[in-house]
Amino acid sequence: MAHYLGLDSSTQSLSALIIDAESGAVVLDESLRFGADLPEYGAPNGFLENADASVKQSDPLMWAAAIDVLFARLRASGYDFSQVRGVSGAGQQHGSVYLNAPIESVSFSASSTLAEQVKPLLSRKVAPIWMDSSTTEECREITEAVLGGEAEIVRITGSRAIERFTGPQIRAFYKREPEAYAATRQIQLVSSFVASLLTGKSAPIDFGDGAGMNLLDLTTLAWNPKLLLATAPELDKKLLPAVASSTVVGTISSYFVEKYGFAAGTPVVAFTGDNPSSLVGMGATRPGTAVVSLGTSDTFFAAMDAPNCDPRGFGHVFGNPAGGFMSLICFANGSLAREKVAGKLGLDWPSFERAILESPPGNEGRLMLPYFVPEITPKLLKPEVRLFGDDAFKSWQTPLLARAIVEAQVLGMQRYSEFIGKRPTSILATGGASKDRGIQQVLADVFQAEVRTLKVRNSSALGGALRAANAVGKLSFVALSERFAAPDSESRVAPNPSAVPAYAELRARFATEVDKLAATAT
Ligand code: XUL
Repeated sequence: MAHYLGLDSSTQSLSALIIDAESGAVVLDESLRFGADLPEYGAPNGFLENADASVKQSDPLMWAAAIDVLFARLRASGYDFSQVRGVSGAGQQHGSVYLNAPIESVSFSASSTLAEQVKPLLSRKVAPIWMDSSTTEECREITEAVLGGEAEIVRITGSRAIERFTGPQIRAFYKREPEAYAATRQIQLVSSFVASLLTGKSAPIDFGDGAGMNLLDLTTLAWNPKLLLATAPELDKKLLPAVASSTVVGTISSYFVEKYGFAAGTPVVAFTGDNPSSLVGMGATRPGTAVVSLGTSDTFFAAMDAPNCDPRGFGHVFGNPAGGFMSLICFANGSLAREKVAGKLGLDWPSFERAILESPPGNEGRLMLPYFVPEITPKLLKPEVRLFGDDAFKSWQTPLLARAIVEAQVLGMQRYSEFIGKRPTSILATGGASKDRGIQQVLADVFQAEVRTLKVRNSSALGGALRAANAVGKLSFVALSERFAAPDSESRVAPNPSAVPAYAELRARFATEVDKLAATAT
């Protein structure tokens, strides 16, 4: 029996998933919700109240407290942590934790809590998280400070300077609280902070999550001196060198051995970002398989051999924990926009699905630009919905609008993921709307790729457990994917080749209209 533990410290919850790598069983899959289980931290949705809606911060002590609460719960339910052979995991990307001394300066005692003991180390009480959009000025400053500007930052880091990315967030901290910044000895990401707590020593940031900082050079896989300088003074001294995701960064600290019964010496593998971890948990670590996650916002991600950058500057390049790179493209108008259309038409989800399945691919040329909220890809600061077609369509009187929104979303995914270079032959759909057969068919037809769904619920925590099994147990990702990320056997949707001409036409029209809109709207 070889158990591996994967953790996922996400925006709203901490999850723990344990696998038995040999039998292929998920032994345990438990989550704790920060809002409901740790109400004393005042973060019902995982972040703290702030009068400025663009500021989104969390309390790092809440993340530490969550580890104690969840582990205590698992132990009380009878789980014997001494069976765990290796630990790894993930954190919400981009969020940062500021420490006035390395973690190893505390000798953690099992008679107190992690949160109490780590508290004196925080040089900043709060941690900015990925939902923060308050750093537009800092993005501009960083871009202006680098010779070659935006194109050069994209070339080096795989993304233009982005508000939620860690570099612009560090710069904002340095400008707003210079003394606290100067007192900071070490900056951690959420992922490396959790790994540091587990090992009781400073854990390095891995390439997967490090690429979401606007600081990592994708060619050398080291912090880029020009960007460090453009971001904040002395930043090079506050970051440990980044490491490969498969690095064993330490062993579980005596705190966890004494308190929860882990075996002394249990290896801890570098933690990574939740998206790179999901790539592993979904079994999509090799180019050719893309993951489409249909949530509040939709994301499209896929493995890449080379760090191909998006010339348009919307997509990102992160490290693939299995080696190589991955792309990630985020669309703000996901479920939110589908809900708006269903609501306007008075359709429940089964009728929404039927409306798509009963209408022809390409919608006979009808087209929607579906930006009900400001969009990330393409960048649109103001919402804008445009309809092109007959009068019934334009006056919101036909269920064909259900097909129109989904086709526009999928055409957007295809257009803005072209830079990845390899056309996906297979798409794994996940998230709330992924069971909709209509959406699955549009995905299959537009991409001319097979679409499948997986049984996996918690792909990021599962990715952590699989990475631990790979790095410690030397099991290959191929074998692990076969065991843990097998597609649901009934879920295969094949592309319809006769849809190709209709989509060739609609794709061209979408490109013309979306470019016109983007040119006027930003
Ligand atoms: C990715 C991003 C989010 C967070 C969510 O760039 O910002 O997906 O990782 O946890």
